[in-house]
Amino acid sequence: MVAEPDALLKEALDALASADDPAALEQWRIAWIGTRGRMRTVMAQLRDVPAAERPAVGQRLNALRERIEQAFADRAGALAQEGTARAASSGRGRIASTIDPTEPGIPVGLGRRHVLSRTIDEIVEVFGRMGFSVAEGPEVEDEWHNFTALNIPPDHPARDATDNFYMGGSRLLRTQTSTVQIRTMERMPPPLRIIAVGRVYRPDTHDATHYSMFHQVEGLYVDRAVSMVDLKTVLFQFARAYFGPDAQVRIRPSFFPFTEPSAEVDMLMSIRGTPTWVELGGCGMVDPNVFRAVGIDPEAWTGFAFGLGIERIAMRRYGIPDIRLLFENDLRFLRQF
Ligand code: FA5
Repeated sequence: MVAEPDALLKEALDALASADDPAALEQWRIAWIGTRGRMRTVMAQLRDVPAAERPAVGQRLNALRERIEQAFADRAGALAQEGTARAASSGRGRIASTIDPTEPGIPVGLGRRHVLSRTIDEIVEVFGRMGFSVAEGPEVEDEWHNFTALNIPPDHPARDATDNFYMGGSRLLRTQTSTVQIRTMERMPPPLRIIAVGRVYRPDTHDATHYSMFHQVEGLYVDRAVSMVDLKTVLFQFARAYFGPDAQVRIRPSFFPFTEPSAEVDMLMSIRGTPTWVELGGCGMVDPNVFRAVGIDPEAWTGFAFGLGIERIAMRRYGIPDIRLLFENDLRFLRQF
């Protein structure tokens, strides 16, 4: 049996008349014309009406629903007007809400670029002035680009499972940006003058100068008759342009499978107040085996390469004593830059 429309209408209007603030009006709306309200239940009862009577009953119920919805709209309009009038009489002009435009604003904290991102931009800029363009490569690498093409033989300890983040198969997170040297030489013929900047990953124990994820900037210069003098010149020019005329850089003989001869680049920095030579990166002349792996004739071309740790550069530049500060996201630290 369908509810009696007149009785329903009266009940709805009585309840509506006693809703005298926005919260009560909303409660009424939910109870009567909301998606689970009384009117929805009443309309659903149409299903039980015999087919012959359904059109007539349906018309009456639709009229009832329209009447109730109209009553709601009228009541909502009346309440809004009352609110405006109340606000006006309390001296707040025509603004009916609780907003006080004279109150001081809440300061919005402005973000800034992370000190590492700024360092990367600055490095790209300095090398850009020396004619180096930016090359890119993936962080998930294969053994060919991370080791084999870089003249690192299959039994070399650098490939050890404890020194790398292997990801199954021959995939691993790259341990050095030297992978981008290979990718660039595979793609483009010499002469080449590029830098590659990005994240590298090693399972190193965290301490003041080591982290398991860090950034490197790789440089590669391939041309006719490039020499070690060109390499030293570029590194010293970078140090001076970036750290100022007093920059202290030290180059000492070392070994990397992909360069011959190889050297270590150190710079002087303060660690907990004590001046210390910190290893900034490695460099050397591109090994002929690397040229052969990428199909470049080592008799016709020579080149140099270097790879520097960007965290160490930022630490030197900004006097940051501990690499871990760069990754803790402590705003008291980050706001200083
Ligand atoms: C290399 O990664 C070579 N690919 C560099 C290179 C490129 C040599 C081209 C020759 C030619 P090495 O493992 O020394 O070399 O790392 C380079 C620099 O990365 C280090 O000197 C240091 O500044 C930084 N570095 C290395 N390990 C870490 C670490 N765990 N945390 C922070 N920085 C690191």
